[in-house]
Amino acid sequence: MDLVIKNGVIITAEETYKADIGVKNGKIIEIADRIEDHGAEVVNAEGKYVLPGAIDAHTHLQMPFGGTVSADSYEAGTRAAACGGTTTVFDFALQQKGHGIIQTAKERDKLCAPQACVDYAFHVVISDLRPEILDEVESAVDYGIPSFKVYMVYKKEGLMADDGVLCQLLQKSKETGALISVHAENPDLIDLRTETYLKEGKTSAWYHYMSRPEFVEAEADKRAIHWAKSLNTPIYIVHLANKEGVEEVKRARDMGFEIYAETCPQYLHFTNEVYKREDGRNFVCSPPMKGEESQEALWMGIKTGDISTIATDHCPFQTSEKDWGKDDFTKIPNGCMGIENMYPYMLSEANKGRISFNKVVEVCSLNPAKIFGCDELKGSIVVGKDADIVIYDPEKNFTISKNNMHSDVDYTIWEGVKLKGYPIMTFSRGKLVFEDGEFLGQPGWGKFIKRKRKKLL
Ligand code: DUC
Ligand code: ZN
Ligand code: ZN
Repeated sequence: MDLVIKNGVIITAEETYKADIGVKNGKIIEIADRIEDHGAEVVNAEGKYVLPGAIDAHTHLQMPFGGTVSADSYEAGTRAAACGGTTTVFDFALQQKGHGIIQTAKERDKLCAPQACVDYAFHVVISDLRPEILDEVESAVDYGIPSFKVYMVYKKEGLMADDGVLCQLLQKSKETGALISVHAENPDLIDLRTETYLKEGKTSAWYHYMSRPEFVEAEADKRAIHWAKSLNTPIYIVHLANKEGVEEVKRARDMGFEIYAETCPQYLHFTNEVYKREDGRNFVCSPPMKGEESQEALWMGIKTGDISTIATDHCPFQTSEKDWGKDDFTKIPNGCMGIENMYPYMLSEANKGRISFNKVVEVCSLNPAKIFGCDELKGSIVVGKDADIVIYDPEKNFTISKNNMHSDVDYTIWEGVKLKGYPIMTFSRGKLVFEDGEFLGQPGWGKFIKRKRKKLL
């Protein structure tokens, strides 16, 4: 035995109970009422909760976007993840024109592998679908990459997949066991509304929201779900942020379709009111934060199980880059931060009584592991799985500030948000990578996780 975590309250998606945990060679090898340490390192977790590390299934690290590159490198992003109790990160690898799927993942891996402080995987964004790419989906699944994303937006940027592309990929996913994710918003409406506001001289961050309000997102959610239902294939909607979309997901799931929805902490905490603030441009991301009714629907969707996962869409830009859009919202690079805040924020909401701790573990760890095919290793505290473990102090109060975050970004949208309870230790495969506010890990420690999806519904 290398490590024994004693006297803590273990919380998984299904259970809450007191037990000791024994770890050897990075794996959980024993869970029992009492484990003798026999000289192993001992962590006394009396009065603390012991949770599986979170999985952030949606990040954009050092991604070329919006005329620059997102501000957190793989090192900074995964360091911040570790300090927020996230032990696995799924990053998006953008296919360049003419490139293959596995080639795309391997190129990103060259950048990521020497920097990663926690384990990681890639979803490949398909932006150039050709017959060879469709044929390559099966090999990519065999290679351990069974998840792909398409953008239903970003037409002018050359990233958009039209309905034909989406449907071909959905059909292929059915044959291969892959899962297709979609960023769902209506591009034509966004372009039209944006042009109109600019002509009228309406250029503040508020008009970022107004150019893509609730109904613009809802239409694309409904269209994506319509195709998935019609072809009888699974689909995963990333960063769902509007009420009508939640309702459509629920309808489809109630009919027995394998439809998954993800939402993000920023949509659960902030509303579109942030775009009226002086620093409103810092909150500009797509889809934008919505009104209160949508926020309530998202919380309800989590409670009912219609929203399956929480992830961050972590894609931060520095203040100076956000400032490009001071006088024109279309020049603001889209994206917000959250990689270090997801688990602490959700756990704090549980600690304040909004949802159960088990539910937080389900949506932040177990469900992403199952849906994206790494639940043999991740997502719970069970003998045989990786010792990705967070020790959480429910009594520790924490106020989020740029100064106590660990990323490379020079501000945080979460500044001043007060949390009840906070992670005090994070273990990645048994290695202590975070303790009491300090990062203790090392770049290059994180491993690429090969995945295999199973049909769940
Ligand atoms: N939306 C963002 O806000 N940033 C990155 C990509 C995206 O779709
Ligand atoms: Zn997106
Ligand atoms: Zn994203």
